[in-house]
Amino acid sequence: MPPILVNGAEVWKGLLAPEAQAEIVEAVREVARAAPPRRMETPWGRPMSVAMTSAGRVGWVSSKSGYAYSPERPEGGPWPAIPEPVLAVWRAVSGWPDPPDCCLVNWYGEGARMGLHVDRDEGRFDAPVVSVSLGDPGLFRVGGLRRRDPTRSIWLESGDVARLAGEARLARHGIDRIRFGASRLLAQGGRLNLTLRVVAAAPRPPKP
Ligand code: MD3
Ligand code: FE
Repeated sequence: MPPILVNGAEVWKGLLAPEAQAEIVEAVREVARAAPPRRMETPWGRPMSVAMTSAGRVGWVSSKSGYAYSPERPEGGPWPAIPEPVLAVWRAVSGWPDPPDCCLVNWYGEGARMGLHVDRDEGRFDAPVVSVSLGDPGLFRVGGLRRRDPTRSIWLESGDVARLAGEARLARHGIDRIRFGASRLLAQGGRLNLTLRVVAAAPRPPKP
């Protein structure tokens, strides 16, 4: 089936069968055991409503000092590896030759949301971002490159996979709300979203 286009974002509805969804949830539970999701603090000092963790070479972290990709977890030590069934989704839809550097894991509980933003901490924007939705539906909103560009919305449901490439890679987007309790996929309820990202290697420190 061809993807649906939402302001340039490609969405494959129901790409993942229930068995594939369950396999990924099981793998993400192991990631969460090794690196528990936390509600991080924004640079403005407020806790985010979404709980986050990462897998991969680097993880995304937020604190009073800003946003960054870091090879170290805030509590110390490396991030767990990106699970194989998640890498399989990347290979199936990304069209990119290299594996992703980060799998950001977002967990939305009741009332959690994510305001409109642009993902620009990766340091390179030629590679696509691939997103996997699991559990409760979330109302995804995508705008354009400018603040005044019109937005379009689509419900992302369990098993949907999205790819943000080309112009859409730098589009404003967010999650307005979730339908908490609509899915029984996750034991704890809520919505899981995985985003697979290619992140620029840290610049080498200059020679003294
Ligand atoms: C469009 N996550 O983690 S996934 C995020 O459902 C994020 O949790 C949302 O936005 C979520 O940053 C949306 C879809 C997505 C991810 C990355 C994008 C859309 C994007 C990057 C550029 C443009
Ligand atoms: Fe984003």
